[in-house]
Amino acid sequence: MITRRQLLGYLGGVAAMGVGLPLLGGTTEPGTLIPSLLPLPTPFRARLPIPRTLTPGRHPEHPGADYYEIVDQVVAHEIIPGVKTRLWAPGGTFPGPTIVSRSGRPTVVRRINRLPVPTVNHLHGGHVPADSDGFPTDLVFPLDYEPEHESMAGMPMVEDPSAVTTVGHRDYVYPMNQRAATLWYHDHRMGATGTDVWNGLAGFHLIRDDEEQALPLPSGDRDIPLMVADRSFNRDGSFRSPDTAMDGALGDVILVNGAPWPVADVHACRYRLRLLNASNARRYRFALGGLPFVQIGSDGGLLERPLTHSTVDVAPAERFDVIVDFSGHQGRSVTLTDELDGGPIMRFRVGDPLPDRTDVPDRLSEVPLLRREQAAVIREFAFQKGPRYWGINGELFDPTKPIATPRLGEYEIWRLVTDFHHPVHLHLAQFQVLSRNGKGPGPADAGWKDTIDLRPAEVAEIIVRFTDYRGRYVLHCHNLEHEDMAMMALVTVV
Ligand SMILES: [Cu+2]
Repeated sequence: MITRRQLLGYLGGVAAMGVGLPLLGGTTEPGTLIPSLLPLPTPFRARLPIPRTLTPGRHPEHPGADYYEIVDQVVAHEIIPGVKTRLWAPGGTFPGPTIVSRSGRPTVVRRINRLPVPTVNHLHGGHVPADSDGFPTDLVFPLDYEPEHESMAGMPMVEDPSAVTTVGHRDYVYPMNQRAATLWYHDHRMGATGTDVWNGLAGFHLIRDDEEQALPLPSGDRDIPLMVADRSFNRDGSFRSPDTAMDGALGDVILVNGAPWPVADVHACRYRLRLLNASNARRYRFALGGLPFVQIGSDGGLLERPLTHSTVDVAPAERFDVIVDFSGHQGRSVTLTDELDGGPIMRFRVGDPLPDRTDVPDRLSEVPLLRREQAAVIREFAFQKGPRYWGINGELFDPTKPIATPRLGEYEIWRLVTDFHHPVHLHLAQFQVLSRNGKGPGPADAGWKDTIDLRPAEVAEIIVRFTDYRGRYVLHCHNLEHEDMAMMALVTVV
């Protein structure tokens, strides 16, 4: 079997393949299962970890900003009882520590690389200048990097004269001129994002603002971020490599905040759960034992009005902010399950009620509906498989050749055509879904989105407007194996 690294090597860079590739048919799985080689742990034994929230500091180079330092490092952690897993851990944990920013107040994150490989950090959902977006070739090399040990995966195979690399660390500067939302950070290294994220380079970055804080929503320890990610393990506890699953790596152990099928003790009252699918390729259809999910937010923050779902489909990189009411369930266990796989995700043990002053107002925020007539440009992007790669409009990722050059401030409609499950993610701008297969948006499409869950042989239209920052960004599939096998394109905002 050819691995992604070999493939990128064979291609030796960028090959323009012909457009008009045939559609794949009949595939319903978003990837290939990589089975673990050790006995799987018993579900609901591990406690749900909550990633620690960092306290901001100050830095003289960045006056007025909240400043953070995160050291990306190798640690060994017991995820499966009895064995240790080597992680590439931001700040020493997986998930990495949570950053909480205030809307309107700049945040600077210094990422210090003490890993054996280069890194690139992307703030997913961030509205940030191009030089802090984590462009896939803007590598941060470790101080003692020896490229001969990692030549295929570590170095970009394509010459990119515009890449801005650093050694040791990089300061990512985020203006935070955006509304409250559940963002996350993760690695974005060209050709190796799947491996880097699978090994641990991911964490939450939340933004809060006055509008959201004025709402009577559950907060404090009743506002729980849940990073759901599947992984597979070798006999010695190390992660199996996702590298060989060219259509997407599926693990057989579901981690929530880094723990396998954990359990959380909750009170019999309302909670806010920030659901993030940080899996490389797996899609989930979350269900909660018959309890409804009251969705209050999407990728880009609050919805205008809450939406009630019995299940929610969450593709890689999507976020769903939901309110769950455990009142009336004291003394019971409520299990979060995946209806697509039929397996559990985690369990909530419901304890005593608390006096609950929270509420979910009928009106949460204002989300102005973008209209088709506002768009000046229509573009079409076909996400399709080639013989040995994944491409967009028949092209492999070329960091020097833009697939689109949208003008700052103009509305555009993008038609996204697919052959397979492709969670399509756009950097810089949040968009709205206009249609799917000629009909209206789907139940998971409400609000501002930065990732859309496209199903096989689907055509979706999104409307988007790039504002504030010119420069190099990317459009790509967030199935990380597809992304690494070149299903990504340069979008240069002009
Ligand atoms: Cu894809």
